[in-house]
Amino acid sequence: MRVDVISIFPEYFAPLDVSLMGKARDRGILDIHLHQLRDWTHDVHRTVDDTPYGGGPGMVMKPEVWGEAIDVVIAEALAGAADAAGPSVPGAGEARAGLGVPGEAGDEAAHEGLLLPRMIVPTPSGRPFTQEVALEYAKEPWLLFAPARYEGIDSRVMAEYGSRLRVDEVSIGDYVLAGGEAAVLVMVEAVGRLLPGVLGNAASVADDSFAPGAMENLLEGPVYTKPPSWRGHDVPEILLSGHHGKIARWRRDEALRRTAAKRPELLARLDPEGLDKRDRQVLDEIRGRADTSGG
Ligand code: JD8
Repeated sequence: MRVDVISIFPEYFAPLDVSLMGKARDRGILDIHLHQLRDWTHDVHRTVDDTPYGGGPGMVMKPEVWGEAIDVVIAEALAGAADAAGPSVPGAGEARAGLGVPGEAGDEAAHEGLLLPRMIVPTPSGRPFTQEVALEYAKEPWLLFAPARYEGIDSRVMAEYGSRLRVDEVSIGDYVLAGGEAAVLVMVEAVGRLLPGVLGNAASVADDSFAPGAMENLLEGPVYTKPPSWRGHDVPEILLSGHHGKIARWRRDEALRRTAAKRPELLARLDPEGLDKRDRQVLDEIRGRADTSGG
């Protein structure tokens, strides 16, 4: 996957060199390109903001700077992908309609067949970013993030690119950040770990809370490692028993109990078809009911 990020703080994304995302980049699974928005200004002060029409507090990011930046980033990426595909390819240098032209052997950064990116603009007024959205983005070959500062980007930028590519205004949660960069870090990590080959263990994605599957809408239960007793706190005996079936059942009980305690609203989202008799018994116990016979 290719990821472009245009920001006045490209240095904010240094954490993407580290750990799982750093490895994904080293392996060529995640190809991140950072761009300084101010490189597309034309004045000596490299101005990216101006006063809001209609008055009000703060400043708004200028549309011309964002427009030039987005146009050039897309054009250069397409030119690069065409170069990587080789000069013999008909239509190289244009936006080819996803023909899947093979790149040079071993060239992981070729991104053959790039058409146009999906553009993601973090904003507190956006569509909620969920695991479902992360899974959707993980299928895309190319994402372009446009994190703003100040009061946000002149709305005509989203209108313009909304008619040229898919633009999502997205929020990572109901709290107020100072800008979109932290939201981009969150989204790149959530999407990046879902890319094929990034996690060694395929089970870890299937077992995620919120991901489709048995753990959908359930919080993870507690985890333990050695020693079996630490400062008077013992690891639950069942986990030391070696009874894999009983351990799986205990873990699911704990997940149900923890979800009820910390995120009771998630219980309403549980698929009744995905609940077995024991699940219903645990939920009944949580609700303080004695009856465990009925549905
Ligand atoms: C982008 C500027 C700050 C936004 C005045 C102070 C996402 N879940 C989220 N919370 N906050 C953001 C977010 C905040 C941003 C920008 C994302 C750009 N700000 C502004 C408008 C009102 N504040 C976010 N995703």
